[in-house]
Amino acid sequence: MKLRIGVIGTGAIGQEHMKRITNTLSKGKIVAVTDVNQAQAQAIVNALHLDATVYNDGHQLIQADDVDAIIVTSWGPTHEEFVLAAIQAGKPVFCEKPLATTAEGCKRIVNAEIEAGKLFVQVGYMRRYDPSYLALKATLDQGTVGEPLIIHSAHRNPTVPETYTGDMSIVDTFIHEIDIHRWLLNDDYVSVQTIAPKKTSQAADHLQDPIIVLMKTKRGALISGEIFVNCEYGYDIQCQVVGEKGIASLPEPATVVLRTDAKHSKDILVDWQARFKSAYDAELQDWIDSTLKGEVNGPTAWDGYVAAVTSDACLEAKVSGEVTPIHLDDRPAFYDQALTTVQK
Ligand code: NAI
Ligand code: ISE
Repeated sequence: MKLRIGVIGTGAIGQEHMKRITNTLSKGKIVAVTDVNQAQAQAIVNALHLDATVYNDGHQLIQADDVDAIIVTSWGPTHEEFVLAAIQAGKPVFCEKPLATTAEGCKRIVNAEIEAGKLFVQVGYMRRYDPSYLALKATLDQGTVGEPLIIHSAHRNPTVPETYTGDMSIVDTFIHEIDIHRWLLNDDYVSVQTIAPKKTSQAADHLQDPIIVLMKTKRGALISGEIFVNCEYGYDIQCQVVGEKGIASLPEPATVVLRTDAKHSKDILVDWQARFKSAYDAELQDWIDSTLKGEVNGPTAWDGYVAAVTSDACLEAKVSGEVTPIHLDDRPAFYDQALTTVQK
């Protein structure tokens, strides 16, 4: 049996997901697509030789009888409306980050799910499926380096477009660290401060780059996260956990080690598509498999809510320069039913 999937938003990541479902993964089939750019939606349907209907809007697609489950890959501000509509229609939904652009929006989704009495939502925090992060988490969970005290992390992009705003360094980029660090540590955040070093001459006038974000967790660990989106040299994700008994570092992507021209070298990847390819594949395969079983295995709407509350506090801290508290509601017991990748 194949899961019949409708995709809302056929831009960069929407197309990537459609390609992997069609060409790489199993048990999923794209039967419906929509985009405000209808020509683009039709073009990808043609390019992938899909037998899929192109709908005028996301709500029609959600209601379609032959659509079992929805993927939302449209712009962030549209996510909440489509996720709520999918829950109302009783259809499972995979939503790219952010779940909603405000904490209140995420809370409305959490409440809708609780009211429906069933998990419907998985959020696209794919790093939880990345083999390097999974290996790092297993090491931490085994206690090999003892109680984690500090995380040093870096999220570096070679460059960003002119349209990239200052807030995006948090809500678009650092949001991945917000999710992955609490998952790695089985902990939550209590405060945040941001500090700006000297700005790179490569950044647009409106953009402070790089930035350091300092977050404290409930158990007292400190996270020092560098966001540097004009680093020029490559796409580079770093994470080092300092524990009471040792240091655990995120494995580097496997690339060939060269000895040439009197040099010993290794390539660094240049984009997130290549860096997290296997994570995206594993994430969507798990979504398809668990959806067919009527389950949600991956990051939940609750994780989307926590990320939104935390990123709001990061934005506030960025403006004030002060240590800013992070206030989270208690996690509803309802979310205990999501067992595999969700923080227990
Ligand atoms: P994009 O701009 O390339 O594509 C978005 C598409 O959504 C566009 O084709 C646009 O026309 C369409 N769209 C916008 N409003 C719509 C509506 N109401 N109905 C139907 N279609 C609509 O953007 P991109 O890079 O594909 O990002 C999409 C989402 O995925 C964003 O929320 C982004 O943060 C997230 N994302 C997640 C990544 C990850 O690593 N998990 C990586 C890249 C993006
Ligand atoms: C992009 O939107 C993503 O989500 C990527 O995973 C991230 O690494 C990149 O920095 C963002 O711009």
